[in-house]
Amino acid sequence: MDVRAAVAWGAGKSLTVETVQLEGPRHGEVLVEMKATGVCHTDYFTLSGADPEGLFPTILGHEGAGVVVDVGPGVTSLKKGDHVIPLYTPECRECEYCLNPKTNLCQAIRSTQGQGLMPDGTSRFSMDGKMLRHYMGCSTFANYSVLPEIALAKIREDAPFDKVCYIGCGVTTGIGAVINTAKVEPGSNVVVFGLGGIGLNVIQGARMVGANKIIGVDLNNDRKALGEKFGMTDFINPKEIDGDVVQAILDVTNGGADYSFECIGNVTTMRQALECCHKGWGVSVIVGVAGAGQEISTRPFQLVTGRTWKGTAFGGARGRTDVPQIVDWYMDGKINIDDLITHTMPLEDINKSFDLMHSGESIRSVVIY
Ligand code: NAD
Ligand code: AHE
Ligand code: ZN
Repeated sequence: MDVRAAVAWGAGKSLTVETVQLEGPRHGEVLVEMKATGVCHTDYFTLSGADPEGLFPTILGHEGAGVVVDVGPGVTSLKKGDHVIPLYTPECRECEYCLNPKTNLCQAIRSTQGQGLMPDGTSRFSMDGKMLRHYMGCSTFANYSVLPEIALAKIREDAPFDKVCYIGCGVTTGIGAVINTAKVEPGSNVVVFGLGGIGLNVIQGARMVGANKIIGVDLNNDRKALGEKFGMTDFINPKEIDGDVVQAILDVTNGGADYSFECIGNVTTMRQALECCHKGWGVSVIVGVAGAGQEISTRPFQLVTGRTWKGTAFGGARGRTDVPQIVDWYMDGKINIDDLITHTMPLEDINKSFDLMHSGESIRSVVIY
């Protein structure tokens, strides 16, 4: 069938909206009509050429919500009409990783997904006979996409697509990093580096679990008011303080953070996030994704003296199980998504979402089909 998609032709090039061809679902696959998609910094990261796994031409996007319109043979858990959220971290419930409670990193289809292909090693997308690659197993920048059954969370039908699409990445990553990965306890002092679409959800998660101080660090002063609305108690703009941001955090927390989260993707702030943690027990979680060739460093003494460095993908969430629950939290008014979706646009204007991200004007842009 012909579908409308924003195609990424190469690193650093603007997306162009095209009519492309999409094959129907094969065994274990599902055809989804996308109703909305958020634009995450990771989409820009891959478009920029910084992603070692970035392959072109491709259809980006991994923060969608839509409706099942067809299922391939062997699909048992979904049917036509079901409302779904695509999962870039699938949940097969059978692989060694899914059976290990220590991780959410289902590996059932990871190798083909990383090559921009469906699990059988082929693509469903093409344009004028030339293959287009899938992206993160989702390709939500198309009004229809084919996904593996294990990469779709079934959600309630009264949830608005243009809001809950954000649960497909940003909301779950931020809140999940607090709850699943760090397991922040009530009364903890928390520091969040980067108050964008992910960091503000970390703040929201920290408030939900009853953190004490929630300190936000960002170069953009416009993030202060929104951070406070979501539970931030202190704001530091590193450009506007005398001296080092690490020392400033040690002072505010009386010795260091219990937990810190790096939500930028910058290896310098990753080091600061580790080193602002409390001696003896502080835990720093890397959420941000750094570009090809980047490496983190610190003095090993930082770890010898009791700090822990860890990372998280999709907030440690098991999507088919956890995403429907997060949708319920939104519908029950327990989490705020609406105030983080600052811009909406049709697919034709999708390049504007990257401009808004870079000018610091948007938190999340959502494309509505
Ligand atoms: P964003 O662009 O919305 O937010 C980034 C924020 O960082 C902005 O507020 C910006 O002002 C701030 N910032 C930039 N440089 C800074 C610096 N040197 N010091 C302080 N603040 C600085 O991005 P996002 O969508 O929130 O994504 C954040 C990061 O998380 C990206 O690297 C993205 O790829 C990554 N990410 C990871 C996962 C995961 O599963 N691990 C999921 C989603 C996104
Ligand atoms: N492909 C890149 C890294 C990209 C990356 O780390 N992606 C995160 C999700 S970011 C969502 O916005 C992730 O889930 N990683 C785990 C995984 O298996 O991809 C690279 O460096 O090669
Ligand atoms: Zn994302």
